[in-house]
Parts: sequence; C-alpha cells; structure tokens
Amino acid sequence: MSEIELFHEWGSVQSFKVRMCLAELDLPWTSRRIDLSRFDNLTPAYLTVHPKGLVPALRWNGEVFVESSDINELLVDIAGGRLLPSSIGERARARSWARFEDEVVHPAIRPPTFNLILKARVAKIAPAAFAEMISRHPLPARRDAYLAAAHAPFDHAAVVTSIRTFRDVMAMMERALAERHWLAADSFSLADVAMAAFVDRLDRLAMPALLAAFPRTSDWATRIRALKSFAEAQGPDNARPDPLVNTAVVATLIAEAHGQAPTLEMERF
Ligand SMILES: N[C@@H](CCC(=O)N[C@@H](CS)C(=O)NCC(=O)O)C(=O)O
Repeated sequence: MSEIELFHEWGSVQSFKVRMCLAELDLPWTSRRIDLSRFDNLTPAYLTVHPKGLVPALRWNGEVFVESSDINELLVDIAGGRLLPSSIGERARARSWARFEDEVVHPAIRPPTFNLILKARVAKIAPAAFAEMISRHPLPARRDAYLAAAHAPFDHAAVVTSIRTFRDVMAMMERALAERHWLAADSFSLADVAMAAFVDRLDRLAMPALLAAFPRTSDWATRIRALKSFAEAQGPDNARPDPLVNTAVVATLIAEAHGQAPTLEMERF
C-alpha cells in the first residue's frame, strides 16, 4: 500500500471524520497539519494541493483527493470495504448519512464555531492583515462571509438557529436509532464515523446537554465517545469544551433555542 498523507487541521470537523475513518480502518498515515488559525490553507503551496483552500485533502498514490466523504469512501475501498454494511440498502443509508453530515450538519456547525471560538482568534489579528490574508481565499462566498463577520458583533440569531438545527438532527438520529443499533445498520459504519464528528463538535462547543432530550442518541454518543478511534481522531487538540468557549453564553443560547419550532426541511433526508 502506498503512503497516505493527510492535509488536515486538528480543530476541523471534516478533518476529524477522515482521521476517525483512518483509525477505524487501521490505515497508517502521515500528518500534514494545515494551521487554519494562521490561514496556512491560503498559502500558494497549499492552494496547489487543494485549489479551494480547504481541509481535509488526502494524497495517495501521488494523487490528491478532496471532500471528506469522498476521501472516506476511498479509504474504505483501500481497506477492502470495511465500514460499509453488508446489504445494498444499508450501504445506501450509510452514504445518505454521510451526505447529510456534509450538507446539513457541517453548515450548521459553522456559525457557532465561528462565533464561539474563531472570532476570539481573529480578534487578535490586525484588521488590515486579516483582510489581506482572507482576500486570497479562492471561494468568494467564504471570503465575503469572513470579512463581514470577523469584526462584527456576536451573531446571536445565527447561533440560535444552529442550535435548533442540531436539535432537529438529533430528532432524526433518534428515529434511526429506534430501528437499529447504529445509524445505518446494526453494525458500526461510515454513517457513525460521519456523525461522530458532530458529537465531538457538540462537546467542543459546550453543548452536549442538548443530547439529554434524545435518550437513544445520547446512548449512541456515549458508545461513540468510548471508541479508541474517537480519541485518536481528536489527537492533541482534545480539550472539551474548547477553552475559548464561554459556557455561560452557550447555556443562554440553548435556553433561547429551547421550545422554538423546527428549522429543517427534512423531506430529502
Ligand atoms: N465539503 C468539504 C468542506 C471542507 C471545509 O469546509 N473545511 C473547513 C474546515 S472543517 C475549512 O477548510 N475551512 C477553512 C476555510 O473556510 O477557509 C469537505 O467535507 O471536505
């Protein structure tokens, strides 16, 4: 087997998914850390690896692969199909959960992560230096969002909306876990790897209490946290909650989100 090089950041949710997958599959890999707090993802050298300036990216057999879920599928193939359930329907379900994490969960994670953790880091960078660095971002939507949000006040409403989405996500997990032991099947699969990153982010954001209203999901999260691969995926950046998070503010935001109507249009999922 050729060497696997992973370009990743310890604090990145989508990188966590790939590290957990590597650990579950016992695949050896070389770490290439891309320090997002220094915007190493926007250096000319890294943009030759990932033209969108995002992590993770994985080099295998001399070729670079991007998109965390596609990378995990590649790793499963390298490892001979492990982490995909045996039936066709269950495999489709596992992929559906991975896509759900990409399309719904990860976007919902970004506002609380930005407001509760990253804003404090960005505040330490001089506005002109920040604007210069971020102007190199190849994705105009991200560049503009960073520029607009960096020195703006805490976006209370966006974080509350994310918390409501998290609750809707957990309701959906609860329904799945009423049918089977793990999310896609009775065996642990790629679906659980993808959603494990969600658990880790809840813990990092001081939001694990949200799970309490969902007993099956709570039990699933306890099983997930006990896995060796979960600790390996966290790596050295394993303080939970993140020391930058103001837990009193989070408690207020959770109370505010409590009782509000669902946010998700779930028809597709
Ligand atoms: N859909 C992509 C999303 C990748 C992504 O957005 N990664 C974040 C970290 S979790 C990132 O690189 N952020 C840096 C930026 O937005 O400039 C994937 O799943 O790989």
